[in-house]
Amino acid sequence: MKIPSSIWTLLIGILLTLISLWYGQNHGLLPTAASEEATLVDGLFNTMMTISTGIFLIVEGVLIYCAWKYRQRAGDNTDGPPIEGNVPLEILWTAIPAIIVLGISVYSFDVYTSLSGVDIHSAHQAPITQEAQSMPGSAMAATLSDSSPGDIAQADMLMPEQERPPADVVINVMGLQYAWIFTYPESGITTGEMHLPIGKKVEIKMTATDVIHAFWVPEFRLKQDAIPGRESVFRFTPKTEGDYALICAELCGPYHGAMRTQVVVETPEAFAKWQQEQLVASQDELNQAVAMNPGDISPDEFLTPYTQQMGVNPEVLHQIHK
Ligand SMILES: [Cu+2]
Repeated sequence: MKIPSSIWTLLIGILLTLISLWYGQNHGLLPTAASEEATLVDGLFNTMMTISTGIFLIVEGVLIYCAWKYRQRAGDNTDGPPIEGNVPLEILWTAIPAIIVLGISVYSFDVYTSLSGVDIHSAHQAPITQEAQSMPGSAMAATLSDSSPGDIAQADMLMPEQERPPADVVINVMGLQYAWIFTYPESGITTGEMHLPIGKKVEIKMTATDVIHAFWVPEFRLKQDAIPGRESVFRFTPKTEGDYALICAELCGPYHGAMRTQVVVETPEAFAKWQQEQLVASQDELNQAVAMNPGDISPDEFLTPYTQQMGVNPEVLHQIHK
């Protein structure tokens, strides 16, 4: 029994769809998804992967099939029939990619707006600060903004501050050649390594001191520019415990490649403990600084507590000092 070609086409179509759908979910190309928002980006990526797998298999399949089917046979030196153009076919192969591209763009736009409550309409009005006018890099930043100068620096990508619910953790991020500095305004901690509690909404308020840098944590599927004189605000919720690399993703100078640090996602308890340790450490530093600058106490008074430890008679010390 000869199977008609339409049945073959249908069977091959079903097989290609199944393979594409499977591969779109099992390509294993993405790193761990460590934030809740990562799921959105991965959904988009997997959809594109499914479509591209299907297109790849169709194109390569037809190519290999035709090369084999219409190969030159021994002793046959004739040419094939001359075919010029096929309007319905051309309309079809223009329409299909157009629909696919349109669909992906609508989907990606939807993901973009869902990420950290981005408000596309206000993004154009991101103002720059007055002090920023005199900063290095302000010329670059100014071209990005069409608002009048002198406005108060405000959330760049988000809806206005008063309209969004408060985040659980706010972190001020400063990018500079060639490091990241994180300040936790609630506790006053300043550090070079970012610690985040699992499951808490994190709000990043970011700027740069010199040139444009970019905050990139592949596991969070987040990449955002840090621009001198402007505040970029974005939000995410870390969901998977682990150490991740924060990488500068904007060529910012000769040591750009070394501009990376660690992001530690930990349990809220571990996060609280880390905060305590940071506070104690900075308190110790402060105490030392005070001790090094005794101010209005005399050197004798300052040194006396140490004399016992050193086995020196305070009287002797007094003599030496004189
Ligand atoms: Cu950089």
